[in-house]
Amino acid sequence: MLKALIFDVDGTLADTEAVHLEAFNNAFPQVDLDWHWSHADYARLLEISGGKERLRHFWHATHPDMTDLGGGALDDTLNLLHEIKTAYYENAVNEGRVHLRAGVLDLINAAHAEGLQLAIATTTSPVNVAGLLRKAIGDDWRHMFVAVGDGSTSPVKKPNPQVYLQVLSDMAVPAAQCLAFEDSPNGLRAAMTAGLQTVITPTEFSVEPNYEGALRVLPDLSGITVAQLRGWLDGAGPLPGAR
Ligand code: XBP
Ligand code: MG
Repeated sequence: MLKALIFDVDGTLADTEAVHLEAFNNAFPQVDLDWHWSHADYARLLEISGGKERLRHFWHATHPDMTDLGGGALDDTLNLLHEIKTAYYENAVNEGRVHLRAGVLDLINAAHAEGLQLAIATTTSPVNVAGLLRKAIGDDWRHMFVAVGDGSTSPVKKPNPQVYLQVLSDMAVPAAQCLAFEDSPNGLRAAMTAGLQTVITPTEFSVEPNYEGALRVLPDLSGITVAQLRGWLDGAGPLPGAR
């Protein structure tokens, strides 16, 4: 029996990664780094969830001997870089440059009208979630969601299931009665490890993705109804180990 829908943000609610990439590339020169990530570089780097974790991974992979920058410790530089990147991204969202993907708002509204619980489970920063949903749903967007898990509430990033376990616990609904919506293999692994059947909508950044175990892989959510979701979940049954 379907009781709740849990949505990932980046790639799933909205095609955000091109704007995240632009934000990273704009931040680099501001801390005197001559880095530039191409679309192909970034698609590979998305294997590392979380912007700060992605920066740290790149730094270690490409500059293993570099421990500081202009006298600033590595952590300080990464924090500053990520702050600048987040401000740039937030500004782009506020300017209306990021939109919900096809079918997302219709499904959210339909599920809410039918009394399903809604939740967010993302690795991104809370300001990014608020900016996107305020623009798309309105100032009272938070009332639509029973639980919001993000990079601040669940710091261990996907594929670790921490953020999904957090929102399941906040909603007090068993995983077997929920569906997750994801775009990435890391997100799918996180959701499945938390016992969630998962619907995947890939993006242009999904490179040779492995979606084994997904309930459905769809181009997007347009035309998808709550009745269809119920049918898919009832037909598949709970994942092994789901509570
Ligand atoms: C995707 C991510 C995010 C964004 C960058 O998150 O990995 O890190 O790329 O956001 P999800 P931050 O799909 O789980 O929403 O820089 O704020 O981490
Ligand atoms: Mg995602």
